[in-house]
Amino acid sequence: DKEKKKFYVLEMFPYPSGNIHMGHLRNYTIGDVIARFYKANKYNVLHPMGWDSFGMPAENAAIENKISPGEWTKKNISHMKSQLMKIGLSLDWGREISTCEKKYYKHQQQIFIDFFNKGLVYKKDSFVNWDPVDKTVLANEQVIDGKGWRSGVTVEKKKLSQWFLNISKFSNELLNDLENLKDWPEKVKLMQNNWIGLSQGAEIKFKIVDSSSTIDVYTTKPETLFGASFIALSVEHDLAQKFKDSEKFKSFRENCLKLQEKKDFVTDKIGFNTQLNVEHPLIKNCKLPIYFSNYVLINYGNGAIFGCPAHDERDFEFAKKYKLKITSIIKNKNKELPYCDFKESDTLDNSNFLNGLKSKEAKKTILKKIKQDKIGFETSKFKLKDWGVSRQRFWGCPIPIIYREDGEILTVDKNQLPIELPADTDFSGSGNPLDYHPQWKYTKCSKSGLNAIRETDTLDTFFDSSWYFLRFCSPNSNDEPFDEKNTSYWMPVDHYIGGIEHAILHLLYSRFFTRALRECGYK
Ligand code: ANZ
Repeated sequence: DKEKKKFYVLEMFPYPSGNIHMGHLRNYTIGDVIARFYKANKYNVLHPMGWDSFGMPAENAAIENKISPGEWTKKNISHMKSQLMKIGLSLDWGREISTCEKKYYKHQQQIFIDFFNKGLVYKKDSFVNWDPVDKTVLANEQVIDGKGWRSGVTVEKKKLSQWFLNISKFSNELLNDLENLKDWPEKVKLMQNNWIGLSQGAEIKFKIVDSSSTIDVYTTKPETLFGASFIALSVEHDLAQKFKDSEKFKSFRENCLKLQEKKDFVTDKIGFNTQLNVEHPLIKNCKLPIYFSNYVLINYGNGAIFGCPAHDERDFEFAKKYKLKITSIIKNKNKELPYCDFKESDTLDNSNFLNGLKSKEAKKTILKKIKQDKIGFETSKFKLKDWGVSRQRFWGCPIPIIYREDGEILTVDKNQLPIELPADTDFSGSGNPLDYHPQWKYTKCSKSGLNAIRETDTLDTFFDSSWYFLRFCSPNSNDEPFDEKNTSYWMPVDHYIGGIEHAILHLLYSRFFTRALRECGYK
């Protein structure tokens, strides 16, 4: 079958840092061997190479050596290309692409606009991971053990208005489709599985005493409800609005955010007593105090929990510190242990109609009860969050958005693409040079003639590397990012070679892109 006799072997493309090093050589030799093997077996082989050429080092070089990022990058590419050629790798240089060239990023800007029109990219205010060395925002995937993936320094929390890709829209699909990736390494699939992080649980409403409002908590152990002794909220929970003028709360909040940055909230838990209470939804006349605490995170579940100190270590430490009630709900519990995990084999106690049931049964029973009483429902949550793609940097793909003076946020017209970076840029100031360039950001709306300002944030370079494998199939396509005839012939990539450090980052983002592009009508 002639159709089947194709083989697409792809290596993760390099950042043009200056020199080919042994890591590149090792990686690219593998691809070379595979490509030659399939060629020798009469396959039609695609083995391309390109450059992931936007990004910070070029900008830092510009600041240090007074050379433009574009020139610096071009010089590096030409040197590294000559090195790769000397090695004699069987690469198809006729398909070379470079993400910082306008003939690449013009299409990327079109893709951004398509995503925008489909609601797959949106802007919101949020606390972001701020890398104080690189002076930019990082996505969750780019924070490793609390540190920036590139700089290695501890990231801080900062509130900014940012562009986000709606990756969580595809949580279910991204998780379920892992099953279809038969040839992917198990390890990579497991890492993606954990990152997407499906958890099964319930949302339960707690009515605030003397108020019509409720607090909706997320729990994976609804059967422990009779052991609840307090409510804990993230300082970013809506209820914090009530305390926005309290100096005491404000300093507590600062403290929490600082502790969350440092990641040592596991040992050091702090609480702010709101003096408010909720009613226990199943125990008459039982009130539980509401606290804010640093160990409840805003970006998981509802940012609100009920604390069950006898069976959750974090809740236990908190309850001990603030002298809250600790009620065991496990029968024959070893009295020596202050708290213990709740296991499948445990039988419930101190839990009214759940008494005597094993945990699995108890869970079923309480889920039925909360549904009947309309105090909650069974639900699932994903850990995966939307991907923040705004970067406060110069050397990246400009985001094709304008802010009109009347407050409208609009995409740029297609016929104005590409929005290019200015050539005459001063790198001596601090912050984003696009922001303080004297003319670049000032423009007019082509429809209304009103004044407008361009978006000065640029795209995360992981955006660039989320679709390059499609571009390689038709690298010179001028009207479209890639053409259907060629992608349907060459895709999928038959063999992909790269480092395990991209198991979540790059490989999850590209899986999102193929789904988002499909949604926009690309084939
Ligand atoms: C009551 C309970 C009792 C819980 C118990 C655990 C043990 P996983 O399994 O990782 O998904 N939780 C929910 N939202 C949270 C947040 N935003 N920040 C911190 N903790 C949060 O974790 C789910 C459990 O973590 C939930 O179940 C909730 O505490 C807590 F014996 O509810 B549990």
